[in-house]
Amino acid sequence: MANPLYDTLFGRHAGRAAPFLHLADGKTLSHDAFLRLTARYAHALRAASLEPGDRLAAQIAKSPGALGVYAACVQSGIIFLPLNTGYTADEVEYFVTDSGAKCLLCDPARAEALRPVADGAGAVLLTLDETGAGSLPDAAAGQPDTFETTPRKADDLAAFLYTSGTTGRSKGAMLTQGNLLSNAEVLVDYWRFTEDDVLLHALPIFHTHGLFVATNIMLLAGGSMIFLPKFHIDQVVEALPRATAMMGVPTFYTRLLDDPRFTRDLVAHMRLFVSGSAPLLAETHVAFEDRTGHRILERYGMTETNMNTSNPYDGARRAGTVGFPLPGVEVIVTDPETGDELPQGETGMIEVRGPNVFKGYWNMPEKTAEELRENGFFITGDLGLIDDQGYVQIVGRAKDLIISGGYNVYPKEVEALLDDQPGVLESAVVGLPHPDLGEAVVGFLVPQADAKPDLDAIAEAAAKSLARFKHPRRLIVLNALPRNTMGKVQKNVLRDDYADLLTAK
Ligand code: MCA
Ligand code: AMP
Repeated sequence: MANPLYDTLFGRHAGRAAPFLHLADGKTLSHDAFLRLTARYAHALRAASLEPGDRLAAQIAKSPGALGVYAACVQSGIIFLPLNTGYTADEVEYFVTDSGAKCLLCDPARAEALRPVADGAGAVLLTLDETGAGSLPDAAAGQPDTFETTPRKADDLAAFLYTSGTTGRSKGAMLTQGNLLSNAEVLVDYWRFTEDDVLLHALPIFHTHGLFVATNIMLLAGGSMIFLPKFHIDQVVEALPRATAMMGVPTFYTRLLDDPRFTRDLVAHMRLFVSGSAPLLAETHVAFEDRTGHRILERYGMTETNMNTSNPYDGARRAGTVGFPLPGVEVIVTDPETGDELPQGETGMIEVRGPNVFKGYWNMPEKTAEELRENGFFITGDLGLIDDQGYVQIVGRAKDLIISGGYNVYPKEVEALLDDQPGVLESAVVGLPHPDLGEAVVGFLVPQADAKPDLDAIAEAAAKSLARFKHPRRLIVLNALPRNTMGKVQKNVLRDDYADLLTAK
């Protein structure tokens, strides 16, 4: 095949008048119209001197055009690098510079703030907004609506997704065409998606979940998506009767359960609810079934691997587990110290191997070697076990990571900022239970002798450099951080002592 990912997900829909996207304003975009848009964008990107293998960093609102950019990159061999729309200019600068992006695509409203970033990195700055306006669509207007697809091999890179590191620096996970395609093929089959499906899509499209799981599946199945700009409870409740399936993070499901309009009748026709990106509490699973009669299907994945395991479509979807290894994916549990495989039932490090596992971290051979073994197993940083029926259970994380509403926050990055603030001697950042977000970020500060850190000024400094979801929801001043005899900060003590901080009514 000339370009496996493009041909399989996109190209074969050429000429199909069937709907691809149902938009919030009531309009519909057909598969064919989408592909014609894609082709025009691909021409415009070539005209902007982007060649196969170049990186395009995109910080753009969720819209049909944004998906068009993804498709145009796949069709023209450009590596797509989507960025969280919440990232500050400082954060974007790191990704653009580190990836060596040839183009930075942003919202026109952000162009002024991001121009120095693009100029500094020698990248072309293009714009696109959620209505489909901007310099990219201007350049695409009048371009042909077919584009000669650039040949690619399964092993060629299709996307970079940055994932933060426990040591602070974000790492660019290099995903190949084969990684994305193999996972989409397995999931369509495992979750029984067909062209009759209508997926309610309320996730962001700059992460694996919304882009490579939800969107790639629907493209491969040939179905359509109710494409909402974000998870807005009124829009979701209104759209559910027209959908057959929904994918979400646990916060989507707890928010739905909090709404009296979310009834058994509203979702009687649905065939599937999928949850992932963060642990789904067993109580949410149970409350959801009581309310709707549906058992949420929980699965487990990562940026570096796409999806690894899933509860079954038929058969028991067990609360508190992430199900079985997907076909073609091997999961083992190893001793975190020795790396030796542990007997069934014992808790250790989850490792995965399969066609879904990424190629490595961009320009970070040492990091790659630390996490991706020569035998192909990727060390996930998640702790878990495989029970006597083969279900994988995640019981904790060896990596210092907070998952807030499905977004990952690496404490190190926030601690580095807090430590730099006037009057702060040291800090520790932890995730504490939060009723809406699962976990939320809390910062603990120890002042320098006789200093009184200005908490408002610290919050302002965080707002300048870090995306909103990384901001500590609370800053607590302590005389000292709890430490063990080795001098290591005991974050578990902070988590235990302050467990009720954000949940207390
Ligand atoms: C928004 N805010 C957040 C979050 N989202 N703060 C912490 N954590 C968050 N996740 C900020 C907002 O900027 C706002 O700031 C304030 O919190 C309240 O916003 P709210 O309106 O409640 O939030 P929202 O806009 O409704 O968003 C919540 C959300 C959203 C719907 C849960 O975060 C979301 O769509 N999350 C999904 C993330 C996702 O797709 N993850 C997949 C990663 P202010 O107070 O200043 O107004 S892929 C992955 O993990 C792997 C591969 C996998 O397995 O899938
Ligand atoms: P990311 O780096 O954004 O790809 O996040 C991946 C991490 O999310 C995994 O390593 C897990 O810690 C977590 N995760 C994803 N799905 C689940 C799940 N169903 N249950 C628990 N944790 C999950």
